[in-house]
Amino acid sequence: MVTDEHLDPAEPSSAVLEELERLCVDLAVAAARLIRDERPQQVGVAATKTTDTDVVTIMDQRSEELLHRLIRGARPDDGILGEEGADVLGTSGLTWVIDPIDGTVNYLYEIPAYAVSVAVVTGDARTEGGWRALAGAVADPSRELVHHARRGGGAWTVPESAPAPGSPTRARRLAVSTEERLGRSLLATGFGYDADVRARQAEVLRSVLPQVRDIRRIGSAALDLVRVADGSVDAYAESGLNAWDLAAGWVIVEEAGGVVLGRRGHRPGKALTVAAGPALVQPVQALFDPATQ
Ligand code: LIP
Repeated sequence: MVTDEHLDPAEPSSAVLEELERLCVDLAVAAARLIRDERPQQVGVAATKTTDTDVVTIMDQRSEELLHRLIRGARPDDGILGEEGADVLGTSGLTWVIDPIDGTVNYLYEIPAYAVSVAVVTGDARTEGGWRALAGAVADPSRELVHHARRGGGAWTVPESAPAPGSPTRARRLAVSTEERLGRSLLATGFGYDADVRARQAEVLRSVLPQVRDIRRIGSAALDLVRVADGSVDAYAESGLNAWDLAAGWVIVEEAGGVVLGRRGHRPGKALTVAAGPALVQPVQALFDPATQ
Protein backbone atom coordinates (compact mmCIF):
# COMPACT_ATOMS: atom_id res chain seq x y z
CA MET A 1 0.00 0.00 0.00
CA VAL A 2 1.22 3.52 -0.81
CA THR A 3 1.59 5.60 2.34
CA ASP A 4 1.98 9.35 2.70
CA GLU A 5 5.67 8.85 3.63
CA HIS A 6 6.33 7.26 0.21
CA LEU A 7 4.72 10.24 -1.48
CA ASP A 8 6.66 12.94 0.34
CA PRO A 9 10.35 12.21 -0.04
CA ALA A 10 11.08 15.92 0.39
CA GLU A 11 8.18 18.22 1.18
CA PRO A 12 8.87 21.72 -0.20
CA SER A 13 9.52 24.54 2.26
CA SER A 14 6.57 26.61 3.41
CA ALA A 15 7.70 29.49 1.19
CA VAL A 16 7.65 27.21 -1.87
CA LEU A 17 4.25 25.79 -0.87
CA GLU A 18 2.90 29.31 -0.57
CA GLU A 19 4.21 30.16 -4.03
CA LEU A 20 2.65 27.00 -5.48
CA GLU A 21 -0.70 27.80 -3.85
CA ARG A 22 -0.60 31.32 -5.25
CA LEU A 23 0.06 29.95 -8.72
CA CYS A 24 -2.82 27.45 -8.36
CA VAL A 25 -5.11 30.40 -7.58
CA ASP A 26 -3.83 32.57 -10.43
CA LEU A 27 -4.17 29.73 -12.95
CA ALA A 28 -7.66 28.72 -11.81
CA VAL A 29 -8.85 32.34 -11.93
CA ALA A 30 -7.38 32.92 -15.40
CA ALA A 31 -9.19 29.86 -16.78
CA ALA A 32 -12.40 30.70 -14.88
CA ARG A 33 -12.46 34.15 -16.49
CA LEU A 34 -11.87 32.64 -19.91
CA ILE A 35 -14.73 30.12 -19.73
CA ARG A 36 -17.15 32.66 -18.25
CA ASP A 37 -16.25 35.80 -20.20
CA GLU A 38 -15.59 34.18 -23.58
CA ARG A 39 -18.40 31.66 -23.48
CA PRO A 40 -19.90 31.51 -26.99
CA GLN A 41 -23.67 31.95 -27.41
CA GLN A 42 -23.90 28.34 -28.58
CA VAL A 43 -21.32 26.30 -26.70
CA GLY A 44 -21.69 23.10 -28.72
CA VAL A 45 -20.03 19.73 -28.27
CA ALA A 46 -16.53 19.51 -29.76
CA ALA A 47 -16.05 15.78 -29.04
CA THR A 48 -17.23 12.93 -26.88
CA LYS A 49 -15.08 10.69 -24.69
CA THR A 50 -16.12 7.55 -22.78
CA THR A 51 -19.79 7.68 -23.90
CA ASP A 52 -22.01 9.88 -26.11
CA THR A 53 -22.97 11.91 -23.04
CA ASP A 54 -19.37 12.42 -21.79
CA VAL A 55 -18.77 15.61 -23.75
CA VAL A 56 -15.92 18.02 -24.40
CA THR A 57 -16.75 21.60 -25.41
CA ILE A 58 -14.53 23.99 -27.31
CA MET A 59 -14.17 25.88 -24.01
CA ASP A 60 -12.84 22.78 -22.19
CA GLN A 61 -10.16 22.67 -24.87
CA ARG A 62 -9.41 26.39 -24.80
CA SER A 63 -9.27 26.38 -20.99
CA GLU A 64 -6.83 23.46 -20.94
CA GLU A 65 -4.67 25.11 -23.64
CA LEU A 66 -4.52 28.30 -21.57
CA LEU A 67 -3.58 26.43 -18.39
CA HIS A 68 -0.98 24.40 -20.27
CA ARG A 69 0.62 27.55 -21.70
CA LEU A 70 0.65 29.40 -18.38
CA ILE A 71 2.14 26.42 -16.50
CA ARG A 72 4.85 25.89 -19.13
CA GLY A 73 5.72 29.59 -18.86
CA ALA A 74 5.83 29.71 -15.06
CA ARG A 75 7.21 26.23 -14.21
CA PRO A 76 8.89 24.68 -17.29
CA ASP A 77 10.36 21.73 -15.34
CA ASP A 78 7.05 20.52 -13.89
CA GLY A 79 4.78 17.86 -15.40
CA ILE A 80 1.16 18.45 -16.47
CA LEU A 81 -1.78 16.05 -16.49
CA GLY A 82 -5.09 17.37 -17.80
CA GLU A 83 -8.56 15.95 -18.31
CA GLU A 84 -8.59 16.81 -22.00
CA GLY A 85 -5.29 15.16 -22.78
CA ALA A 86 -2.47 17.39 -21.54
CA ASP A 87 0.32 15.00 -20.61
CA VAL A 88 3.78 16.42 -19.98
CA LEU A 89 6.41 14.45 -18.04
CA GLY A 90 8.39 16.89 -15.92
CA THR A 91 11.78 16.61 -14.28
CA SER A 92 11.08 18.45 -10.99
CA GLY A 93 8.96 15.77 -9.29
CA LEU A 94 5.93 18.07 -9.32
CA THR A 95 2.94 17.65 -11.64
CA TRP A 96 0.07 20.05 -12.29
CA VAL A 97 -3.19 18.14 -12.34
CA ILE A 98 -5.87 20.19 -14.08
CA ASP A 99 -9.55 19.97 -14.89
CA PRO A 100 -10.26 22.84 -17.29
CA ILE A 101 -14.05 22.61 -16.73
CA ASP A 102 -15.32 20.28 -14.02
CA GLY A 103 -19.06 20.03 -14.51
CA THR A 104 -19.00 20.22 -18.30
CA VAL A 105 -22.63 19.13 -18.63
CA ASN A 106 -23.72 22.00 -16.36
CA TYR A 107 -21.58 24.36 -18.45
CA LEU A 108 -23.22 23.08 -21.64
CA TYR A 109 -26.72 23.65 -20.20
CA GLU A 110 -25.79 26.98 -18.55
CA ILE A 111 -26.43 25.62 -15.07
CA PRO A 112 -24.15 27.71 -12.81
CA ALA A 113 -22.34 24.84 -11.09
CA TYR A 114 -19.05 24.23 -12.85
CA ALA A 115 -15.47 24.88 -11.86
CA VAL A 116 -11.83 24.99 -12.86
CA SER A 117 -9.68 22.73 -10.71
CA VAL A 118 -5.90 23.16 -10.50
CA ALA A 119 -3.62 21.21 -8.16
CA VAL A 120 0.08 20.59 -7.88
CA VAL A 121 0.99 17.10 -6.74
CA THR A 122 4.05 15.16 -5.73
CA GLY A 123 4.58 11.50 -6.64
CA ASP A 124 3.25 9.74 -9.73
CA ALA A 125 0.15 11.61 -10.91
CA ARG A 126 -0.61 8.92 -13.52
CA THR A 127 -0.87 6.09 -11.00
CA GLU A 128 -3.92 5.88 -8.81
CA GLY A 129 -2.84 6.19 -5.19
CA GLY A 130 0.66 7.27 -6.28
CA TRP A 131 0.38 11.01 -5.72
CA ARG A 132 -0.41 13.58 -3.06
CA ALA A 133 -1.60 17.16 -3.63
CA LEU A 134 0.54 19.89 -2.07
CA ALA A 135 -1.72 22.79 -3.00
CA GLY A 136 -4.86 23.35 -5.01
CA ALA A 137 -7.48 25.85 -6.14
CA VAL A 138 -11.05 25.41 -7.33
CA ALA A 139 -12.44 28.48 -9.09
CA ASP A 140 -16.22 28.86 -9.28
CA PRO A 141 -16.76 31.30 -12.20
CA SER A 142 -20.53 31.67 -11.67
CA ARG A 143 -20.04 32.92 -8.11
CA GLU A 144 -16.76 34.70 -8.91
CA LEU A 145 -15.08 32.87 -6.04
CA VAL A 146 -11.92 30.84 -5.69
CA HIS A 147 -11.33 28.24 -2.99
CA HIS A 148 -7.76 27.26 -2.23
CA ALA A 149 -5.40 25.52 0.19
CA ARG A 150 -1.84 24.38 0.65
CA ARG A 151 -0.52 21.77 3.08
CA GLY A 152 -0.44 23.33 6.54
CA GLY A 153 -1.95 26.66 5.43
CA GLY A 154 -5.69 26.21 6.03
CA ALA A 155 -8.44 26.32 3.41
CA TRP A 156 -9.80 29.62 2.18
CA THR A 157 -12.38 31.22 -0.10
CA VAL A 158 -11.66 34.60 -1.65
CA PRO A 159 -13.41 36.68 -4.30
CA GLU A 160 -11.99 36.11 -7.77
CA SER A 161 -11.07 39.81 -7.91
CA ALA A 162 -8.86 39.65 -4.80
CA PRO A 163 -7.41 36.20 -4.88
CA ALA A 164 -4.15 36.75 -2.99
CA PRO A 165 -3.83 33.78 -0.59
CA GLY A 166 -4.01 34.94 3.01
CA SER A 167 -5.46 38.32 2.06
CA PRO A 168 -6.54 39.34 5.58
CA THR A 169 -9.65 41.35 4.85
CA ARG A 170 -11.72 39.39 2.39
CA ALA A 171 -10.67 35.78 2.84
CA ARG A 172 -13.06 33.34 4.54
CA ARG A 173 -11.53 30.36 6.30
CA LEU A 174 -13.28 27.08 5.55
CA ALA A 175 -14.30 24.47 8.11
CA VAL A 176 -16.18 21.22 7.58
CA SER A 177 -19.58 20.64 9.17
CA THR A 178 -19.68 19.31 12.72
CA GLU A 179 -22.66 17.02 12.01
CA GLU A 180 -21.97 13.56 13.43
CA ARG A 181 -25.31 11.83 12.78
CA LEU A 182 -25.66 9.98 9.50
CA GLY A 183 -29.44 10.38 9.61
CA ARG A 184 -29.10 14.19 9.73
CA SER A 185 -26.47 14.40 7.02
CA LEU A 186 -26.86 16.08 3.66
CA LEU A 187 -24.80 13.96 1.29
CA ALA A 188 -23.51 15.07 -2.11
CA THR A 189 -22.88 12.43 -4.71
CA GLY A 190 -22.43 12.02 -8.46
CA PHE A 191 -22.68 9.47 -11.24
CA GLY A 192 -20.43 8.22 -14.02
CA TYR A 193 -21.30 8.51 -17.71
CA ASP A 194 -21.46 4.77 -18.46
CA ALA A 195 -25.01 3.33 -18.31
CA ASP A 196 -24.00 0.12 -16.47
CA VAL A 197 -22.01 2.10 -13.90
CA ARG A 198 -25.00 4.42 -13.36
CA ALA A 199 -27.31 1.45 -12.86
CA ARG A 200 -25.00 0.13 -10.12
CA GLN A 201 -24.75 3.61 -8.52
CA ALA A 202 -28.56 3.87 -8.48
CA GLU A 203 -28.70 0.47 -6.78
CA VAL A 204 -26.32 1.67 -4.03
CA LEU A 205 -28.46 4.79 -3.54
CA ARG A 206 -31.55 2.65 -2.84
CA SER A 207 -29.97 1.64 0.45
CA VAL A 208 -28.26 5.00 1.13
CA LEU A 209 -31.32 7.28 0.72
CA PRO A 210 -33.31 6.01 3.71
CA GLN A 211 -30.25 6.42 5.95
CA VAL A 212 -29.39 10.10 5.34
CA ARG A 213 -31.24 13.44 5.48
CA ASP A 214 -31.12 13.76 1.69
CA ILE A 215 -28.76 13.68 -1.24
CA ARG A 216 -27.60 16.38 -3.69
CA ARG A 217 -26.30 15.80 -7.23
CA ILE A 218 -24.57 19.08 -8.03
CA GLY A 219 -22.70 17.89 -11.13
CA SER A 220 -19.14 18.96 -10.31
CA ALA A 221 -16.99 16.78 -8.09
CA ALA A 222 -14.60 19.68 -7.41
CA LEU A 223 -17.49 21.84 -6.14
CA ASP A 224 -18.87 18.90 -4.12
CA LEU A 225 -15.53 18.68 -2.32
CA VAL A 226 -15.48 22.43 -1.73
CA ARG A 227 -18.99 22.16 -0.27
CA VAL A 228 -17.73 19.55 2.20
CA ALA A 229 -14.86 21.90 3.06
CA ASP A 230 -17.16 24.87 3.72
CA GLY A 231 -19.78 22.81 5.54
CA SER A 232 -22.58 23.51 3.06
CA VAL A 233 -22.99 19.75 2.67
CA ASP A 234 -22.01 17.30 5.40
CA ALA A 235 -20.41 14.63 3.23
CA TYR A 236 -19.65 13.54 -0.32
CA ALA A 237 -19.21 10.12 -1.87
CA GLU A 238 -18.73 9.08 -5.49
CA SER A 239 -17.05 6.33 -7.49
CA GLY A 240 -15.33 6.80 -10.85
CA LEU A 241 -13.30 9.93 -10.06
CA ASN A 242 -10.02 10.69 -11.81
CA ALA A 243 -7.05 12.56 -10.35
CA TRP A 244 -8.13 15.86 -11.98
CA ASP A 245 -11.62 15.66 -10.42
CA LEU A 246 -10.34 15.36 -6.90
CA ALA A 247 -6.75 16.59 -6.50
CA ALA A 248 -7.49 20.22 -5.57
CA GLY A 249 -10.66 19.46 -3.61
CA TRP A 250 -8.87 16.82 -1.55
CA VAL A 251 -6.27 19.20 -0.10
CA ILE A 252 -8.99 21.84 0.45
CA VAL A 253 -11.13 19.37 2.44
CA GLU A 254 -8.20 18.22 4.56
CA GLU A 255 -7.10 21.79 5.29
CA ALA A 256 -10.70 22.54 6.35
CA GLY A 257 -10.45 19.80 8.99
CA GLY A 258 -12.06 17.03 6.95
CA VAL A 259 -10.98 13.56 5.96
CA VAL A 260 -10.90 12.06 2.45
CA LEU A 261 -10.98 8.27 2.16
CA GLY A 262 -11.21 5.61 -0.54
CA ARG A 263 -12.39 2.06 -0.11
CA ARG A 264 -11.20 0.56 3.16
CA GLY A 265 -7.41 0.16 2.97
CA HIS A 266 -7.12 2.14 -0.29
CA ARG A 267 -6.43 5.74 -1.18
CA PRO A 268 -9.27 7.82 -2.68
CA GLY A 269 -9.82 7.36 -6.41
CA LYS A 270 -11.85 5.54 -9.02
CA ALA A 271 -13.24 2.79 -6.80
CA LEU A 272 -14.50 5.27 -4.21
CA THR A 273 -13.91 8.76 -2.85
CA VAL A 274 -15.55 9.79 0.43
CA ALA A 275 -15.12 13.18 2.12
CA ALA A 276 -16.60 14.39 5.41
CA GLY A 277 -15.74 15.58 8.90
CA PRO A 278 -13.78 13.12 11.07
CA ALA A 279 -16.83 11.73 12.89
CA LEU A 280 -18.92 11.14 9.78
CA VAL A 281 -16.43 9.91 7.23
CA GLN A 282 -16.33 6.23 8.25
CA PRO A 283 -20.11 5.80 8.50
CA VAL A 284 -20.41 7.31 5.00
CA GLN A 285 -17.58 5.10 3.71
CA ALA A 286 -19.46 2.08 5.08
CA LEU A 287 -22.58 3.04 3.10
CA PHE A 288 -20.69 2.99 -0.20
CA ASP A 289 -17.91 0.45 0.30
CA PRO A 290 -18.89 -3.14 -0.42
CA ALA A 291 -15.84 -4.28 1.56
CA THR A 292 -17.45 -3.03 4.76
CA GLN A 293 -20.86 -4.66 4.13
C1 LIP B 1 -17.85 15.23 -13.88
C2 LIP B 1 -17.94 15.43 -12.40
C3 LIP B 1 -19.34 15.07 -11.95
C4 LIP B 1 -19.24 13.60 -11.90
C5 LIP B 1 -19.06 13.09 -13.30
C6 LIP B 1 -17.89 13.75 -14.03
P1 LIP B 1 -16.65 16.50 -15.89
O1 LIP B 1 -16.67 15.79 -14.43
O2 LIP B 1 -17.37 16.38 -11.78
O3 LIP B 1 -19.73 15.55 -10.71
O4 LIP B 1 -20.36 13.05 -11.28
O5 LIP B 1 -18.88 11.73 -13.26
O6 LIP B 1 -16.66 13.18 -13.69
O7 LIP B 1 -16.82 15.39 -16.85
O8 LIP B 1 -17.73 17.48 -15.93
O9 LIP B 1 -15.29 17.13 -15.95
